[in-house]
Amino acid sequence: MADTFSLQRVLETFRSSLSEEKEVYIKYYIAGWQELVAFMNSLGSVFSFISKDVVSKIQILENFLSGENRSHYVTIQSMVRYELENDLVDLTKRGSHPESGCRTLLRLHRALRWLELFLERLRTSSEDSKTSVMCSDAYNESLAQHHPWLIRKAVGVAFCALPGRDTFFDVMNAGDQTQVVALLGESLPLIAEVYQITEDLYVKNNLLELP
Ligand code: 1PX
Repeated sequence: MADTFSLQRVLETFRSSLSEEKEVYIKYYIAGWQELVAFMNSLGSVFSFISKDVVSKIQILENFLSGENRSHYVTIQSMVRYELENDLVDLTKRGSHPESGCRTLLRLHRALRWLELFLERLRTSSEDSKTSVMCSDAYNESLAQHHPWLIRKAVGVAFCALPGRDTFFDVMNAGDQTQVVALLGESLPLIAEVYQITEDLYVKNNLLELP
């Protein structure tokens, strides 16, 4: 991973995460998140409580990827199959498997929906649109429904520290605003596809409310 964020690289990692059979490679999925964490870190320390949480979730998944059962953690599909068949998931309340791959990835999956909604707002925004409003609208429509009051308040404070739209476009490192908008138009269907494939898998296995 390079030091500077680039939207292009995020796009490439999410593109690499889809197999020909439309399975999702966990390795690239978390690489995409690592890029996003680097971006968030560049925005300042107000966001560190958010990036710490993402980093710890990436770490849990990386441990599975390099652990003795790694052959079962190649795709999200194989992970779900393996963990369910072997009773490795706490399904209704937290118990002996508080950090299963399935529940950990679910948290990132919900956040991916936030990302999709936010980037779509950014793509279609006008010059006077506020990033804080776009971010919090996207948040209220997605992740906020899964967060307790205290976290929602802390997130609200962090949103106020977001840089403006122009800076946002700059740090994406993908050329001028027209080019960024074009790249967003290219990235969003990919992110949406990865999201939808995961969502369908979780619905089919009744995993959307894992504690
Ligand atoms: C191209 C520009 C895009 C900007 C990239 C920014 C990436 C943002 C990544 C946010 C990922 C948040 C993951 C949250 C996972 C989560 O829901 N965790 C909670 C539940 O976990 P648990 O293990 O307890 O069940 C946990 O409680 C969360 C704590 C921290 C708060 C997370 C707030 C997420 C707000 C999302 C908006 C981020 C705004 C960044 C601005 C660029």
